[in-house]
Amino acid sequence: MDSSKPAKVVKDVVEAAAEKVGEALSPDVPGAPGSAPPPVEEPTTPHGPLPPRPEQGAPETRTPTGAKTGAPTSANGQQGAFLTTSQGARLRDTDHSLKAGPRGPVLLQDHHLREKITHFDHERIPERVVHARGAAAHGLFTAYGGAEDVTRAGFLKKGKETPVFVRFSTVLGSRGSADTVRDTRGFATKFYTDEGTFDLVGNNIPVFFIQDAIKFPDVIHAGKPHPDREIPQAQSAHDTFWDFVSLHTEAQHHTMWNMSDRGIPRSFRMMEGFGVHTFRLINPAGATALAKFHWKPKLGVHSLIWEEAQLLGGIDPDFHRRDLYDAIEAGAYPEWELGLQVFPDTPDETFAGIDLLDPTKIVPEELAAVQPVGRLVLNRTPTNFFAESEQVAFHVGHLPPGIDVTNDPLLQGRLFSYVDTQITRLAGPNFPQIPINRPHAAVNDMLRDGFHQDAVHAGVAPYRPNSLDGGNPFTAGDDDHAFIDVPVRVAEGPKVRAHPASFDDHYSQVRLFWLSMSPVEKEHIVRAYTFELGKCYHEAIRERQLRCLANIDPVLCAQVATGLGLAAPEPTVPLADVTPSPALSQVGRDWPVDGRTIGIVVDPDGDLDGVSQLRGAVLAAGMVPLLIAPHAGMVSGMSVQHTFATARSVQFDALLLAGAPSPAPDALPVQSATAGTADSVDPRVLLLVQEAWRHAKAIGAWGAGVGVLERADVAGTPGVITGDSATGVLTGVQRLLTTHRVWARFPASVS
Ligand code: HDE
Repeated sequence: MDSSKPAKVVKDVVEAAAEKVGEALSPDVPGAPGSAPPPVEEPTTPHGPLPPRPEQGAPETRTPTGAKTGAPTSANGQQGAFLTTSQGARLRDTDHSLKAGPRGPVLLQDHHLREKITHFDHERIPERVVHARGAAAHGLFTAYGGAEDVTRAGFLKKGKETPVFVRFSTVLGSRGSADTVRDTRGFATKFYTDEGTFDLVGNNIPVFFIQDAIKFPDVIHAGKPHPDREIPQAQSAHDTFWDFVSLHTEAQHHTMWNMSDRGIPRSFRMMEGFGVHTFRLINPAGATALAKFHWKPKLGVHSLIWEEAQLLGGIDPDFHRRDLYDAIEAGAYPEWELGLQVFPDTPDETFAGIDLLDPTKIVPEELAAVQPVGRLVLNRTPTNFFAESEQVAFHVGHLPPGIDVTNDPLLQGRLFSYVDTQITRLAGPNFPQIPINRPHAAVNDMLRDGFHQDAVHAGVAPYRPNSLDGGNPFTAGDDDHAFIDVPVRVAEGPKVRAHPASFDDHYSQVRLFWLSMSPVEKEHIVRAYTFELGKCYHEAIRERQLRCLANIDPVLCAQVATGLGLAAPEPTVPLADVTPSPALSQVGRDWPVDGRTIGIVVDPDGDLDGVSQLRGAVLAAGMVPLLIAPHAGMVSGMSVQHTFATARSVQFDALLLAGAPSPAPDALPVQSATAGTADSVDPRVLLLVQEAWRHAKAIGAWGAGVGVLERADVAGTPGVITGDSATGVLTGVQRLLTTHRVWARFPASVS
């Protein structure tokens, strides 16, 4: 169509396409890209951009100074039906450079070619120096009330709703690394409050490797790939990491959490979050309290098995971000409660003998309960990854009135680092004006100019005092929601590079954590240390770390030493006498199963009615049914999500067998010793079952599927359910899923 074609035709085409958005992308099953199913033939009729997908959200349209514009959130995206230059001139051709004749050469005057290539050349920005790999979502925070006694922060007043943007991340890996590596996860929340943005930049682990920010480059340099060969990527299983943590023993507590199942979460949706530091709160009457922030996931805290994590690194390196986006698309909105541990603001800033300024220490929940103050629901995926997840800029100094910092030396250093890093990463000081970073509170600063200035500031007097702009802007008082720097007493003392004596205890809480674990969790910790230290080349480093483990627990130390073929050393400090904290264990409770993925192995010659009923029952239970069939496409009117060639058990929380499919044409005969016999089953189905069993997952079968369990040698073992009907089997499997795994399948050897 040429540019003279009536606008109405273009509009009709857009509207027709818009009607298809969300429709039949792949019914009930999340993940298909695009916002309408594509035709096989290349479209040739011009029409405007398709609307975003229904589950996508975007930053609210605000001016650079925080005012609502009322424009649709898609306003920043593509416009119109025709390809244009960056200046809006319509283009006839974008596939051929402008040449002197069809065989060239290319002419320097081709400004379209130059614009296209030049922009492409500059598409990349520096990745975050830490937390480079992450994924984010939009959501809403609703306050329960109850926090008003301790803080005047308006977003915590009962019933108040605040839009949020949350970014989850790993710490060590590059942007393109795998999601399921063993690492700490970032859990950074931007609350767009009416009183200014509040960034709660936390982790899924409540303690940190270091007590003073000045050590941050050291721990990160040690954890990052070796500077000579740049290996290994995104992992701590290497000499420099263990060299550092075994010498710098305040890192032992965080290291133990990383070696525990917390280091390999099943899902972002199944992680706790922690502000780590102690913050100072101030209430409307001016009274202060100390507090720690906690996020409690509705689905409970759950983890991968180490082997699953490794397989996923190859099979689905995007496992966590896919899980986050798919859950939102499927309507299984991830949910957390925000909780506060509140402590009296005493001059020594301790609670129950624990130094609240030491970020290597927790306060066990049994000593100070976590009081829920609100609920976070993530309900929209980003529309554009770069614009939102990549350009979001957090800063621990983004605080609303009512929340202030403490003298935790780690937090103090962070107050410097976050703005500093954005200036390089986002090319200048105006990163708060990038759409995802725009506050929802009115901005009336006197910061001017600089790279990428988006605001057109009026006025002539960006200084104070002034009379030319009528004295604007004025400073605010308490009644005007001014931020409060709590006037705490600053201790008088010599200028020193030193830490308080209370920071010297590096082992008692590591022991507390270890002793709080269930046997199976302890076993995983032993295996993790043994694996990581086993990957170190230098025995001296292994020996040195064993000395640290000896100061934590003799059983732990002996088990790891055995795996390393070394002698277990004696402790060099007395073992701490600690009371375990049951709240630290992930095992032993029941949790909702929303958004869990159920792999259903389908035999096109098997019980397809049963499969159809089962799909309905899985969806009705808020879970996601994923059909695994010999071939892609449809089986009996149901769409297939995985084939035997693409599926691995690690992609599912539970496996159901709706038949005993014989080897598909693409099965390699060498994979099965019984290939060709009358009762042979596709070898990849047997692998699925055996792997799911090894990872302690619930397995169910009915009808001919039961025979597969027998062939795989798992029939009659714990967590393997058989029955007459598909839905009956599902009920049993669903019950098992509430405890995440079938722990009874592998009685732990460490106690
Ligand atoms: Fe960070 N950290 N950090 N950190 N951090 C960054 O900021 C830093 C620390 C955390 O999704 C950087 O924008 C220092 C503790 C998260 O965008 C950087 C110190 C905790 C994220 C930085 C710490 C965190 C970051 C890199 C020692 C948990 C990702 C890019 C004093 C409470 C946020 C950026 C996102 C990111 C510095 C320690 C959490 C360089 C100097 C403790 C979740 O500014």
